Amino acid sequence: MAPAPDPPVPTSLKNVLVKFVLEIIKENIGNDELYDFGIKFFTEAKKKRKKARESWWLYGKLSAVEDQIEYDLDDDESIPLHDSPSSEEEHPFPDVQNPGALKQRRQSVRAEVYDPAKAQAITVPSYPKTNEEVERLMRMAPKIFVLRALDHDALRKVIDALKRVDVFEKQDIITQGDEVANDFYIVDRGVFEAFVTNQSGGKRRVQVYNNEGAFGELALMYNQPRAATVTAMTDGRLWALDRQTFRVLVLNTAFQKREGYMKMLAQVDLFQELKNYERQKLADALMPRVYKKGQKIISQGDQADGMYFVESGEVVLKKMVDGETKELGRTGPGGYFGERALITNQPRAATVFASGTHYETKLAFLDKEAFERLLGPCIDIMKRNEARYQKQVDDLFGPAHSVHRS
Ligand code: 1OR
Repeated sequence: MAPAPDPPVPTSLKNVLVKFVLEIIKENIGNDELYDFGIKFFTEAKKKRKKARESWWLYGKLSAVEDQIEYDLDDDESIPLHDSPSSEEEHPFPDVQNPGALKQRRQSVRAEVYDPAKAQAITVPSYPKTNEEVERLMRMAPKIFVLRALDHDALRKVIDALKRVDVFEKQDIITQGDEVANDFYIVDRGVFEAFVTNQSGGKRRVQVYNNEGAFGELALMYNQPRAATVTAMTDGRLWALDRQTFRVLVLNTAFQKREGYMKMLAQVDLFQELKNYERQKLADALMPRVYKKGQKIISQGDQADGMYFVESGEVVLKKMVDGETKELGRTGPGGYFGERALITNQPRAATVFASGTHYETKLAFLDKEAFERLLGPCIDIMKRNEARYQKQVDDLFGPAHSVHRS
């Protein structure tokens, strides 16, 4: 008799269990805390997996557009286009899982090549808005991934170009398979659901937008039919951005941003270890922040929500101990700060101001979640800096002052 086949074991089980055991050891978890810790660990792991899948989805999309605008990568590696989404779910774009079909689509997409001269020539529409509407849209923008690359001025232009659309319960905003795709939508209020119907007619809900988020970017990025049907589940309000403005202002800026940050990251010693595609992911995750001379960037004692890279200008780091403030140092282009609190899980150990001769200091901000997801390979190098930092504080304030004192 043939031996019974091994029962199927999920491929990621080993990885997950090893991580779980390592965390238990690292955090010194005892018997009594084991189950509570397990719940916390797996809840966190589930959230991270969801985030990683979403970002995979976006990187896939960005990479496809990359070809379209003939973005020039200076290395042979680029963000993988058909990296498996580590999901057992069926994907609505068969071509993403089938490189052959993908190639076909990429060729057809190439037909509409991005032309910077044409981009300059377009007139961006402008729809009047109240101050309150502009402020609300400004606050919503950082949560919308495709808008994250925009600096203040570009975002202002995009907001001007948004057209208000009031919608009703049960209204289909987008229909799967539509060849004509005119708009990208930002949700102002209302609940919207995206459904994908497969070839055998099965309809599946794939996304819910509950009074926030945005949809309809895919067809505009890929030049492909709409990939899902999006229906209003309640009355609501959307802001629509026309195709041309989306492509010229939003996509073009996303790629210019990537190109600019790739150049900046190439100057950062810390990232010499990273592969080119890892650096690209990092460039996509960075967000521009501009500070006027003298403006405070982070405050000693605050909780950390991310780290910063200096693109241009200069920052000065100051530390206060027992009422006495001393300068720890200055950092210019290619430098970074704010990583220490993320690595050590401590409050900010110093206050940082924009300084130098420049009127403005340009920084790139990396939030905590992206830091943890993307900078794993660099953490050891950062830890070495931690020792150097401790020595500097000892020299300035005397050895009694630990860096962990905020
Ligand atoms: P669009 O221009 O193709 C339909 O118009 C929109 O639905 C689409 O852009 C996205 O903005 C939105 N698969 C396809 N489209 C989706 C999905 C989706 N989610 C939202 N839309 N999936 C969920 C991905 C997290 C399917 C994954 C298996």
